[in-house]
Amino acid sequence: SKFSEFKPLNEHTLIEYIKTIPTLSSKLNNSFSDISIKEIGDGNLNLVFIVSNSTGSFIIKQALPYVRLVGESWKMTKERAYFESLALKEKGKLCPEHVPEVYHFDRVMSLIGMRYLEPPHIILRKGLVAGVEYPLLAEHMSDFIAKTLFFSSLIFRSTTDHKRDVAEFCGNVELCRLTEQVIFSDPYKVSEHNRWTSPYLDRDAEAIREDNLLKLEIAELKSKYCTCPTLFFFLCISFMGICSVCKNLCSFRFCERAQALLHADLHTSSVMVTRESTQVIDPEFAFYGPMGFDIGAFLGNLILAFFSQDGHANQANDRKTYKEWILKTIENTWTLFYYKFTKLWDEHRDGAGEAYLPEIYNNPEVQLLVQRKYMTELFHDSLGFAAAKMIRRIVGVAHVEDFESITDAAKRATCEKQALDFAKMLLKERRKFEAISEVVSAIRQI
Ligand code: ADP
Ligand code: SR1
Ligand code: MG
Ligand code: MG
Repeated sequence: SKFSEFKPLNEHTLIEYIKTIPTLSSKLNNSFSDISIKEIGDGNLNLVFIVSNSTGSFIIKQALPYVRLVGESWKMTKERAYFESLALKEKGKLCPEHVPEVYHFDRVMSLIGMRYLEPPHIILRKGLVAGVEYPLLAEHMSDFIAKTLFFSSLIFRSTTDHKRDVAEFCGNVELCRLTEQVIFSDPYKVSEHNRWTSPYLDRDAEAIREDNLLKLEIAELKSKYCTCPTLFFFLCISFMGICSVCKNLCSFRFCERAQALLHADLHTSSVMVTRESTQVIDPEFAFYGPMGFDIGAFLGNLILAFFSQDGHANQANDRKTYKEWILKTIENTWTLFYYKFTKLWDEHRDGAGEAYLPEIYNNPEVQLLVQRKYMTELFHDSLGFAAAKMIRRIVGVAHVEDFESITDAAKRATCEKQALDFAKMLLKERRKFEAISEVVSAIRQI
């Protein structure tokens, strides 16, 4: 057939493609005379088309063999579409209220057909730039994060199920490597991809490359992020338990770090919202990794939104009330997540989960102790990853609309510098924070 090997689609060839796929064409009632197709991809990597006619609609997302933001010179596997479809389906099972349904997946064409999140759904980041409040955001996101992380973790699952899925998602190694580069490496070295608001932040970018303490902290987080690929896992077992990649006792650390199935790119452009609905899209970076990476992505991007608000303030709206709403949302997201995650843990204490066996954690005192220890470490991981994600958006390759839409460069740099100073402090001092309210107080003090 015409589509037996990969080709990037356009508005015309996509119609031909849809005609060959009954699940998709039936969504349009097999009527193509009034079909409308529009490419609307505004993300960093992929093509996204809205397909609709008078009877139905859907989204087609196609991966390209390169990073769209940079161009064809930066090659990137289009197999990411496979992991995105797998993660959408898995997370859709765990939390159907907040994940769009997948209608179709084609591995050869690296293409996903899914529910079109119709207007008034917009990308959350755009809502944050416009100063719109979403009263259910913390409730919904804490729900999504708690359910998807808990039910894919060893606290809930058997070692056999967990290892099988960890191994499957190890295949997404190229996307993991991209994250390692753009979040944990490039901002801390000279890289052709880095950029910042110059000349205002020249000294700040340089200071990051000279900050030994910061380098120590980012190394620790990078090590938590870098789950060894299965291949190395088996290799390291044969090398007496010492991993040839990270030089650590992998049979222990491998489990520890592959905590749960992460979305792994959970910033505010991966969430679409209305006042009533919250939908998580774009999990192409999905893999089994440290839970704090997802929580930190969301919190870090809300903190970026907070620090960008002064750049959007004007005579009609000083954004003060809005900044308070963002702070409340940061606080509520963590508090509700904590409550929901530990509640799930309590409810499933005697289930198949192999991390904390009931025969060992067999009294309320020890149960509380392990839970508190786990949640404290998760809190500090989340703060660390939040900080890392803030830093990369200011001095790394991919920036965010929160700041980019502030056209006055001096004003933009002032906002970015506040965010950067806060992120550097958070990365270094994260273990000193005992509660999310303390983090919010520290944001206020900048
Ligand atoms: P990328 O991986 O390139 O970042 P995204 O999955 O984030 O691609 O999609 C890019 C854009 O396409 C989003 O910002 C959003 O505007 C739109 N989009 C993606 N998925 C949907 C969907 N299911 N419904 C409506 N719009 C969508
Ligand atoms: C080249 S870096 C592109 C970035 O866009 C994606 O959404 C991820 O955040 C990635 O780091
Ligand atoms: Mg995206
Ligand atoms: Mg993406």
